[in-house]
Amino acid sequence: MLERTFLLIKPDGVQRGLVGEIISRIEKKGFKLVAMKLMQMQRELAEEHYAVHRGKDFYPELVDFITSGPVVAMVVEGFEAVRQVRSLVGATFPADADAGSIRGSMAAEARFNLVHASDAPETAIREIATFFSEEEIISYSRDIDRWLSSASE
Ligand code: FUP
Repeated sequence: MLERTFLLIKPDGVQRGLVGEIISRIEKKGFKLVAMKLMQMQRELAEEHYAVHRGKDFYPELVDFITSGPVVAMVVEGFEAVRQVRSLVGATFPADADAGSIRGSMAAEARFNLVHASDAPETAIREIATFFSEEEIISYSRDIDRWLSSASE
């Protein structure tokens, strides 16, 4: 199923110069970028984004970290994009992440695990709407998308 997911390169990814590498992995997999921006997250947005973790011991550090420097937010579209992008990203704790994944190959600590990716289609819809307006999301089609949609009919 063709769907959209939300992907955020955290401040450590930007600081370490890994924005290109991370986007490259998404593109190489065949996914389509339909929205992207470099931004500084304010506390209010960070608290909304991480609301499910409010009250947990790591929450204050999480909010401090995500607001500590610029992040790159994007919307990625493709076949089963939510599950597939999570798989490219790898498990939360880099030690558990597949060695070929973004976290497994480039991160060593949970707090500095480079990226956030939506964990379910409903989460993706909410997160995309939190970070992007409708006008910021660009619909365009590629030949490959037409082949994919005719193959899944
Ligand atoms: P994920 O969906 O893989 O990004 O992971 P979670 O939503 O469970 O956690 C959000 C972020 O909180 C993680 F990316 C890193 C941080 N975290 C910790 O620092 N310590 C923990 O024990 C769990 C999560």
